Amino acid sequence: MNRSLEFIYYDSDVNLFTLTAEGSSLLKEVESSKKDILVVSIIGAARTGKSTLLNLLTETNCFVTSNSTEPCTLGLNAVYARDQSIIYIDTQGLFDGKVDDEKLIALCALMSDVCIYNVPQVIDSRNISNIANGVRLAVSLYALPSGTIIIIYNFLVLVVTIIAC
Ligand SMILES: Nc1nc2c(ncn2[C@@H]2O[C@H](COP(=O)(O)OP(=O)(O)O)[C@@H](O)[C@H]2O)c(=O)[nH]1
Ligand SMILES: [Mg+2]
Repeated sequence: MNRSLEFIYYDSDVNLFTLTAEGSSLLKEVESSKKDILVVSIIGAARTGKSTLLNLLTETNCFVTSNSTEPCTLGLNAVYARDQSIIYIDTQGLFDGKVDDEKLIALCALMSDVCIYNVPQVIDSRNISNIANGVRLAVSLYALPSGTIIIIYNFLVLVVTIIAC
């Protein structure tokens, strides 16, 4: 295992997160293995050591680290540590206007068993309010009935509920 896989791609032109073919293969593998797995994601501003921390947790160098202001993670990248039965998810940096923070936080909150909010120093009230909108979006989506399709497009959240006949 040399590199994390591109799990969910973020297209900033249309503000859409899309599951990649690699991501889909990983989900199929997990589903067919019928193993209980844990999903651990990490969010936070760029250059706060998110990828470095995940490399430590996975004991690999799969997540690319960089001090550059150009993001090296676009969207969400993943590593499936089969020996630990954990999928680790690295994410694009928040709070620099290059990604829709609210949707990224909501995505991580919904798909993770554990979501690490990485801050360079001590967490403060500004950090909490930064993530509050994303968490609120996640909660509103989570409360939806099953059979509901959620389409997040630009700033609109379109909810379609399929009524079983
Ligand atoms: N001094 C110091 N540098 C760190 C630490 N963690 C990461 N770095 C460095 O900070 C830069 C950004 O780290 P990276 O993991 O790519 O941050 P990310 O953008 O949040 O994923 C890299 O050059 C890392 O080597 C840390 O705990 N202390
Ligand atoms: Mg990174």
